[in-house]
Amino acid sequence: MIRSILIHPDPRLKKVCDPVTGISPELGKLAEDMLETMYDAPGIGLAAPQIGVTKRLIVMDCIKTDEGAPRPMVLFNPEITWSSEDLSTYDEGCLSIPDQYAEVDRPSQVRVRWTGLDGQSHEDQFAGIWATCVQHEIDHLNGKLFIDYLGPLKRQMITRKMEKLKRELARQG
Ligand code: K1U
Ligand code: ZN
Repeated sequence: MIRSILIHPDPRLKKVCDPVTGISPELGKLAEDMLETMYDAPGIGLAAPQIGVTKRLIVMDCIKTDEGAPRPMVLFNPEITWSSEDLSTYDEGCLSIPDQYAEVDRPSQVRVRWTGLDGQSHEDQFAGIWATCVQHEIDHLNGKLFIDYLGPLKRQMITRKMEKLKRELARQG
């Protein structure tokens, strides 16, 4: 089932999300809905608070459609255990801040530990767009958006555009 994606500003996007305890069939269904919502958007990642669920769950698939088979990933309680000192810059977007992009510097490689759909603990190293995406998604679980890395003027300009967009969407019903 495709869920609606919250648009910034929304208090649910500013919350620190709660850890997931035990992988239930309901959480499996939530992860499935999030992947369907992400592919439909389309996007390369999605965090549970973006659909109004304040739990520590993210999904990702950074494989381009012309690059081969999809690689959906579901990460419960993801934690960064190591970050590289070298940074890389990516022109980031966000499904909760449609049509706005800005360059953000982040560690170019990270190691992440998480619980999988199998209930087991996993750890892996991410590089390139996967590293950027997993950091962007984990930020969502801590109530942080990519615009929080920008200067106050740029952040305020984007927030005002989103407030206007939300007013227009509400008017259309
Ligand atoms: O979390 C989100 O809002 C999803 C976001 C993830 C992301 C994008 C760029 C850098 C870091 C994290 C998106 O997926 S925005 C859409 C997007 O980037 C995209 C959409 C279709 C094809 C390729 C990229
Ligand atoms: Zn985002």
